Amino acid sequence: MFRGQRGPMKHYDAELHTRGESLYVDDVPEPSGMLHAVIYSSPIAHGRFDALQLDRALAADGVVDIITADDIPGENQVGPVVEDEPLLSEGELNFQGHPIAIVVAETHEDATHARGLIDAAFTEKEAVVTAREAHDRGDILGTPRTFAMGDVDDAFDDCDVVVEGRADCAGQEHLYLETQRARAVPTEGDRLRVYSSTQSPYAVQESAARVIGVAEHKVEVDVIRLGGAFGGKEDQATHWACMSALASELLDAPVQLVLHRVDDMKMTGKRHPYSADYKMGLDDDGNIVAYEVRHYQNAGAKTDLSLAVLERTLFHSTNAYYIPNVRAYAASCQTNIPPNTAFRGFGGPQGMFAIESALTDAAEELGISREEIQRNNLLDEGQSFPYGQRAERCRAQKTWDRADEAFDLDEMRANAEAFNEDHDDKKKGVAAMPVCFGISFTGTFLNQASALLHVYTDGSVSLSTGGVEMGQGVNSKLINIAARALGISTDRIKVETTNTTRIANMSPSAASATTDLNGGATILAAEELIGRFREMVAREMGIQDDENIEFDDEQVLYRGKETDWDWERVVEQAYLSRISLSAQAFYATPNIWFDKDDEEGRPFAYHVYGAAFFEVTVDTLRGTYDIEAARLAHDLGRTVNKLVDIGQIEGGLAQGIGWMTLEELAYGDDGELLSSALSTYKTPDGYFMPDELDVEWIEDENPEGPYGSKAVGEPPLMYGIGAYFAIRDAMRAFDADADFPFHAPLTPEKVLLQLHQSRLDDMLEAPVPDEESPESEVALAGE
Ligand code: LUZ
Ligand code: MOS
Repeated sequence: MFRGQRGPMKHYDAELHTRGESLYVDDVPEPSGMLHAVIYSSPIAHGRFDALQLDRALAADGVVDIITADDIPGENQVGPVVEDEPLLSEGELNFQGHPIAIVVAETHEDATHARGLIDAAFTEKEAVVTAREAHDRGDILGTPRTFAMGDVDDAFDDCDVVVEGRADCAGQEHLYLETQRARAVPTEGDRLRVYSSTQSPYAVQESAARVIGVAEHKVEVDVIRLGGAFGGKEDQATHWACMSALASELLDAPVQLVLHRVDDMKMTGKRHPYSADYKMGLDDDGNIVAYEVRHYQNAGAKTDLSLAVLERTLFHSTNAYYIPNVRAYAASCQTNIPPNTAFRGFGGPQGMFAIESALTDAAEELGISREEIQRNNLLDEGQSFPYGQRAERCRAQKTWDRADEAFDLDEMRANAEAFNEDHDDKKKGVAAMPVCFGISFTGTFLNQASALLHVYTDGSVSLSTGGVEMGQGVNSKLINIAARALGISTDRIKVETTNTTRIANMSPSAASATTDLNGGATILAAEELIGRFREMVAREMGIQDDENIEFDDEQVLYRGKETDWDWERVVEQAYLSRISLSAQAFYATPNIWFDKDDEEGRPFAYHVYGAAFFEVTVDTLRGTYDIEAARLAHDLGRTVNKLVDIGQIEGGLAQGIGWMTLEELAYGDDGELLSSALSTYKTPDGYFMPDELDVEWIEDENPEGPYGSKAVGEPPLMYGIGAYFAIRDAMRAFDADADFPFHAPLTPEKVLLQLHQSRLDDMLEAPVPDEESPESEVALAGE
């Protein structure tokens, strides 16, 4: 049965956003007496502080208190997985920006001014900032993991071609528009309400209760919406919420903490930089026979979510390819930069960058195109991933072939070649990027959600779930799902704030799974209500076969025909008959498991597939480039809101391209983040994005998702990797032999230096002209 939807598919926040009426944490009117907090943090990357001098700051205008680790009534611990993360440092400092004290004042300006008056004695130790250096020293978090399949060592012996090399990809700043922030308000007794910009309200509740030393039920966390998150608030919103809660509890006053952009960039973790060593073996026909990779993850100073991110790198180390012999090793390396954390893709993109680098190397060695190797080795139905799961309803080849039919990769290649014949100052490049991304939290227990539905007697509906709206449109999709499940108009449905009192123990909104999990729970809650209504209507109508009653388009149908019952009458009658108009339901993704001892299982409910083709032009004199086209075929399932899904695809693509091309995080040798503002950190804008962005859909039913839909949040980010290889392809057209390292991001500066490296080297090696010699003056003057 198809239940129609009345009302348009749209992003239901669009009108509020456009009018500037959407509420974020600090838009809610201030409670009286609200105080403001600012964080004093470590100026050194590694060492200790002693003799903290607070007197001058405490005496400054407007200052109410300065809170340090000694003041914490509960436990000084916020590590989400491993307990290695004090909320405030007790002396040891592991990164620049490591929080030491909370300055609380009447205004944000007063607090910021007072922070500048704090001093301490610092003892510095050597800082380690790269993963490989940390790995060599044995500074490893958790235990390195290895996924293996087949027999790589034997397989390499039989290969016709074996390539070995190194691939490095950098981190990425989340750059959510709304910086980290929270507001805590005491209610009564030792109870608190915390408004937090978090993807994980329950993590905030849990940690705040622990830090303050109260039971979890004393802390209520409420989230209206986030101005972006991208993983940066999956776990790392907790700290700031705990700090405002702590200050609020100690001072018995509302306290708000809003990070300044520079503080946010310096104090919070980012996407993990990775360095990888790869070895790939192929036969003469371009079949990948064996792949070995060692991933070194730069975890930063604390464990945070790094071990889960590391695991996802392994899950995606072979991307959308079937390779019979694989050994993938990954180690999480502890360094002195802020703890790196979840970021859209969650380690997957780094795993894919390494294999895409390896197969590019192999293509050059074999003298065939990258896309030939890619297409040759795409996963097929039933083939196994290196972690035991088999590809089911595999669409790796289908999405590629759909993209090829629509956009003709050979023709793109031929056009580029023709152009390159005629041009030296500009070169065109082409690259394809297939993507296969697993959907489900890899921590199986996290794949659970609940929903609470209330129907009021006027027929309007209130829906609460654990889904956090962060701009991604989950509320819109939940409205579409609830409308369909109840057979009513979307206009009747309101999605409530995400609140720990209405929904307990919720998982973070993450892993692309928010709609699947919370939508799954919403359907179950709606079915519970509909079941009650169906029984009631059957009784009222005096019929036995209530299975023939349906709710569709605001009407009650019996044997497919309209009755004189509509939604409002049903609701009214249910109320009068004392039938509950509320339902709560719980959803847990079925049929997923993973055994970490064997490194095998079925961790994902399903995979999302797709393929993107890129066309770029590189200015070989300047190193600048233009990404002209991204043409892709994406595996969407039966979407419940296509506009929202398109938004996710375009946004993910932009973020992926940015990571691979422009966005460059610069750290000093002392661990200082040098790119700590938007003047020094460049992200893509509308002009930078491809002029031509074409999307083809594969809309096959997905039995594992709500109403046949598929998760969409993270997979499109990885298409962006194709932009890197398209630029590199253009560079190859300019210079077939130069050594171009696999080192992302491929900024225009790097393109320029790499294209002209040999000339630069020649110039640097040339004898220095004799200053006295008139000839050299002439030469210089003639430049
Ligand atoms: N978060 C998490 C994630 O805790 N586990 C995951 O598997 C995951 N995957 C993607 C993004 N966030
Ligand atoms: Mo995420 S990286 O799905 O918070």
